[in-house]
Amino acid sequence: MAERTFIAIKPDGVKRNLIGKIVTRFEEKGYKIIGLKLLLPTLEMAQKHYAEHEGKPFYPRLINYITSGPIVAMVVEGVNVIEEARKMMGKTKPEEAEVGTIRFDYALCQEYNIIHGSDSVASAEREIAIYFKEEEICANWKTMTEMIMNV
Ligand code: D4T
Repeated sequence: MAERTFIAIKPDGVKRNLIGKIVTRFEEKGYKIIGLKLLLPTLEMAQKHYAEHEGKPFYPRLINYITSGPIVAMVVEGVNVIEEARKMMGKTKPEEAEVGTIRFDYALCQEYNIIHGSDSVASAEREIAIYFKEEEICANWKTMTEMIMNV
């Protein structure tokens, strides 16, 4: 069954001009992008997003970093997309990420690791609601493959 996940190209990804390359990976994999925008996260958005890390030593720097410049926020739809997108991204620490993953290929360190992807259905729903209004999600269209196959 198709799922939705929240993907963000973090400020370092935007600042390094990697938007196109990263969006392309999700398009080429065959996922459907149903939400996409560039935005500067507010402090409130960042605090909500990373609420689970509040109080940890890296939290202040994490909040600073995520509000330091625009992110590209995406809602991506597809079968098993939550888990598969995490595989495409690679582990949080780029040095532990598999060769060919986004973080292995582009990220310099754990703190600046280019991309975020939800880790569960509940996180995806929560994170999508932080960054998108319902009317900003365009779910009612067919990919060329869906059109041709009339599904
Ligand atoms: P995000 O949520 O950004 O996709 O990252 P992950 O899901 O892969 O990893 P996470 O929640 O454990 O960490 C969130 C964010 O905090 C940074 N971080 C994390 C850090 O700077 N130092 C640390 O020790 C940890 C654990 C990196 C990602």
